[in-house]
Amino acid sequence: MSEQFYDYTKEIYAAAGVDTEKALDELAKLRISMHCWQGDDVGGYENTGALSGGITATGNYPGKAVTPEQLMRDMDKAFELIPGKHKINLHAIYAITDSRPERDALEPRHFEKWVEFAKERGLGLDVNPTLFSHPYAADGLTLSHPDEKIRKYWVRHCKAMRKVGEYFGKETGITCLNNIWIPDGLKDVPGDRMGPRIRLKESLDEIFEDKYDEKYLVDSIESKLFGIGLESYTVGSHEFYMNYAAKNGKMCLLDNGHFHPLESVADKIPSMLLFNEKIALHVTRGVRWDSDHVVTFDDGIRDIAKEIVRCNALSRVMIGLDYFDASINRVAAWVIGMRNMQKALLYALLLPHDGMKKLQDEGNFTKLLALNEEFKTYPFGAVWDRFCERSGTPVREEWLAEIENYEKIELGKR
Ligand code: RNT
Ligand code: ZN
Repeated sequence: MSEQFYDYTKEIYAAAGVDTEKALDELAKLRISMHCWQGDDVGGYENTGALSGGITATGNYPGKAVTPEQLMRDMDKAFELIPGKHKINLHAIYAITDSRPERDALEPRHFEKWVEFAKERGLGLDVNPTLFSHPYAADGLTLSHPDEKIRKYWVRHCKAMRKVGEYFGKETGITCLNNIWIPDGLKDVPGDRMGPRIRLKESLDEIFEDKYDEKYLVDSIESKLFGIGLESYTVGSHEFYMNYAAKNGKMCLLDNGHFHPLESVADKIPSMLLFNEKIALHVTRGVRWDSDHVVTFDDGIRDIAKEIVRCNALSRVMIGLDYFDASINRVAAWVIGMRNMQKALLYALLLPHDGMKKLQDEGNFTKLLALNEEFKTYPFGAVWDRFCERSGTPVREEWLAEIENYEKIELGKR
């Protein structure tokens, strides 16, 4: 049945000038970075207490992974239900150690277990220094802190994590992305907007003094508009990082939750690609604010995917997910978001972009709008099902039964 459904769909797309086989091949090559922190509400293994830095995970769903072994088991379950081979995005607080070193003393060996895990499964690894949930980040300032002792501590931490990233790249054979995000900001009207930015610039210069082969490690810097309790001023704003990245050959990371809700992150992609070899993304879903809801198959994500594909930039955009919902089954949250990101990319790969560009250039806006709308109800689902089948993963909502079973045999027992 599904064979016939796909064959018929293939013909429908072919008649519109779209090659479904080519789209399937392209999609199979793409690695998305799955964020480890959805598995335990950004907890990590330091046990320093509450999540800080103006971000928050709400909900109390049972079965949270509290040990590395549990988190790894949960990831295995998720990857079973997600087509393709991907990457895991780790934060420094997920180091697996007995000695619990300070963050500025972390070394590659503290991440050995993750490397082993990734290598056994053919996965890549990305890395993030963790500049929150720590006594030195308690006042909301890290790399821009006026106290040199604190600022230097965080500089050392970022340097240490870049070394870990290089190790990830070397061991897995897949380039590691090191992304720096800091919470730095102020709750109320600042007395000085320049000073903290001067210090942040200085810190980044120091961090990036260490040179690594880009085959193993690349760096991105992530901007933000505001955080909870840090509403009035964000040191690492978009303008700050966009300029820093351009001048220093670093990548900008755009998190689509980090802009005004009416601002289109999709629209930024072509401009960024025009002036940068590569960019990185944190794909999330903000509901009214940067709430980090699970990524759904909505207009926002489809528009982002469309721009990547239209710009022929699948190899120039490093895509990672970034959300944390503690109110639903956390493994399902991974599966839903990852599959939706892939769906969005497939949807974009199945649009007749050349034809649409031509219509725009010819000024045929009636046909452009009409086609855009008609393609929304093309039998896209049949191609997606075929992709799942070919990858040996459950088709449509079949994956949910696996999750329900996993809840019985594993999550429910925690
Ligand atoms: C916070 C940023 C940042 C974090 C992760 C945990 O607003 O989006 O990327 O979500 O590093
Ligand atoms: Zn982010």
